Amino acid sequence: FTSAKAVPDAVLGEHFHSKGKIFKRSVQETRVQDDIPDTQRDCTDKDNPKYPPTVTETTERLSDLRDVMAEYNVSAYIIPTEDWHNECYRRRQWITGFSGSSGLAIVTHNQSALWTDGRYYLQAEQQLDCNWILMRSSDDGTPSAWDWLEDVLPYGTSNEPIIVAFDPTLLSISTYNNYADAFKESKDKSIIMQSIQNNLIDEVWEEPECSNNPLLIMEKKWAGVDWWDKVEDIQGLMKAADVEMMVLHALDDTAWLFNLRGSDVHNTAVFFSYTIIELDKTTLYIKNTTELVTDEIGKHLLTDMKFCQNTPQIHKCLHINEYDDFQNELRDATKSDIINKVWISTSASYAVYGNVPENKQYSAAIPIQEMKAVKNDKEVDGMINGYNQDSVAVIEFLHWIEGAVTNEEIEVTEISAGNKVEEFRRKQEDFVSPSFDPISGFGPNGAVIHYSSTDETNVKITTDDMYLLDSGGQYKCGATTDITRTMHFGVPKDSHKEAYTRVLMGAIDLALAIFPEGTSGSRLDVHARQHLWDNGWTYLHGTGHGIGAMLNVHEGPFSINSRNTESLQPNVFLSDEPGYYEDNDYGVRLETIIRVVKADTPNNFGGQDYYTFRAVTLVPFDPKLIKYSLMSPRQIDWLNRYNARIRTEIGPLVQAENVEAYDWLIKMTVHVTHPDLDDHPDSPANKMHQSIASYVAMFAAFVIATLFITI
Ligand SMILES: *[C@@H]1O[C@H](CO)[C@@H](O)[C@H](O)[C@H]1NC(C)=O
Ligand SMILES: *[C@@H]1O[C@H](CO)[C@@H](O)[C@H](O)[C@H]1NC(C)=O
Ligand SMILES: *[C@@H]1O[C@H](CO)[C@@H](O)[C@H](O)[C@H]1NC(C)=O
Ligand SMILES: [Mn+2]
Repeated sequence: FTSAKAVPDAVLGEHFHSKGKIFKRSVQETRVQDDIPDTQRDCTDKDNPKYPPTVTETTERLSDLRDVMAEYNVSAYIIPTEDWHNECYRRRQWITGFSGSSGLAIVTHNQSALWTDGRYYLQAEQQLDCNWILMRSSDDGTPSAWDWLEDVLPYGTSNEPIIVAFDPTLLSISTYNNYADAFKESKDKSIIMQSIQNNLIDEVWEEPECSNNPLLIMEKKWAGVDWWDKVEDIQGLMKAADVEMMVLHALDDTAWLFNLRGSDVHNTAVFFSYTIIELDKTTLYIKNTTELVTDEIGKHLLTDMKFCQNTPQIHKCLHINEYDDFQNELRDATKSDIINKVWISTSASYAVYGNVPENKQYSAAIPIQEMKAVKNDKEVDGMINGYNQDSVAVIEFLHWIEGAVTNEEIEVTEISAGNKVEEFRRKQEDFVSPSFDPISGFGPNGAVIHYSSTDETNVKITTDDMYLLDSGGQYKCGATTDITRTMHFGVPKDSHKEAYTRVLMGAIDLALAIFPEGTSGSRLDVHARQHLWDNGWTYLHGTGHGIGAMLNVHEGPFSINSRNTESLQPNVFLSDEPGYYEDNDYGVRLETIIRVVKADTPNNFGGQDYYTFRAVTLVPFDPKLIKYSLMSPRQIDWLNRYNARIRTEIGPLVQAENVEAYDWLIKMTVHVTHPDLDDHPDSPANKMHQSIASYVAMFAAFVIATLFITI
């Protein structure tokens, strides 16, 4: 998991919209109890709330917004997490103070509520002031936003309905339908949804500038396929579906299609864009075309128009237009009689749908989502190349921090450690930028799943507690990396080791899973949780997410959680990241990226292929935190094979750069034997086998001797 970045719907949906029945929860009940540590808001005394310095006071902002809402006759205003086209605005963060990547704010005339999932409960308690009700959307009984609105809003009439307003560019059509359908069902309350072009937050705050940065070409040796061949494949799918037009709303769909990358979204290699694919041409909408389309980019995009008259090469016919003209051009183009069906993603905005006549809308997943998740051979090479570079950097960092913290020569803090791991990554040839802001949490901060250390929360890292680092990079060979390791630089408590080992056992069991084709992530999730469940523990986040080839750190449609039903395919890359979090104490998360590969099974029932995983992150786990006696021989065997791969595949790369880090790598990857394994000299089982063997030998000798005597 990653902090402070936009996340695609696939991931947001994880725990987000509780379908639970409405739960009459009073404001009081959602507040935290008396024994609140001073790092969280204390709302027990309404008139005298107590806040840690991490809280943003929002009374004035809310009052300004409510004034504007009154001008528009609006009873409630929806402020969702911005989608990527609006990434730099962060309006929801401004109005609530809550900076997590998943969150939905709703302001009514006298209440304000924020929904977020289990990954963010602690962070929300640390950042929200007492104006805000925290809706814990991973918990049973938490109302959905529409159920809550229905409950708290007064009755309207058919002449003067109660208005729930939203910005049409910020709400996806599927989310809009959830609200609209719910309000339709309770007709007697007369609540309606109304889109308002002007964003109401924009009327009360200082709008930030959204930049647009130069484009980067993803070379064919890493992309594997020319963009026009991808267009041709998609046009083939469009013809098969009897569709004349497809709209790309997601920024990573356009970036992948054109083998281009950007940096308009913080730490994500995408650029502001839309694409319209038709059967005889494709139009790319980007900001500031004259500035962005340099000679080199023009050459890459074949801006030479001659293809547009050439029927056999029509898939190479590309127009480049201004981003700001997209909505109008879409509206005009879809009026045409030759356009009967327009393929649009259900995560596209209400505004995009508004520009396509209803009878022409073909609402379905965009096939690019799957095409880019299943990496081709060149993309696999690029991922492996990037992960090797990343593993070298993280190993150098882990060696460095262990020395720095134990020798106490320099002070290491959560923030300085996060900067240091980026410094090591920058030394790698293909590194471009971090892929998200590091989650660098020491002790209790490690229990905040999407923690982002700030000046107020930053602490020194010492030998006294657990340290968790979740970080990643963008590599121009076509890799987005994401890795978490948890460490202890002193003497861990038994509870730390118990948690670490159970998390590791789950991570290993998932990596070891063998499953037939047609199996989805929802059926594998339990592998990672079983050893935590055995102990009455769990974690409130998914187990694994897809990851891009220098694109998004969270990418659909494949993931490993209790809900995902997409059948896994070879060369899908996923994270394997179980965790355990003891609130206000410590957190453990171990995240390794794994690739789906064909398994070598003795049989293939039904003529099916069987699949398994192969790790692409190659960074040691902390032997000091492992209780080998809890682990099975099969898990230890995996760990030994993993450690051997670190030595042979990453060892030489580290040795070439940093001999001391190499020695550390060797120390961390020593072959281990299970306490109960036969080849363990002290193993009781081994001793018993030895004694049985000697009895057998003695008995045989006796029998043979007796035989000889009798004969
Ligand atoms: C709000 O309602 C009042 C009267 O109910 C009306 O005069 C006014 O035009 C409305 N404002 C907007 C922005 O719809
Ligand atoms: C909000 O206002 C409504 C009237 O519109 C009232 O019934 C309700 O009790 C108020 N809620 C709170 C929490 O003040
Ligand atoms: C295009 O970029 C240039 C230079 O960055 C800037 O001065 C200009 O205002 C931009 N034009 C538009 C339409 O954004
Ligand atoms: Mn992750």
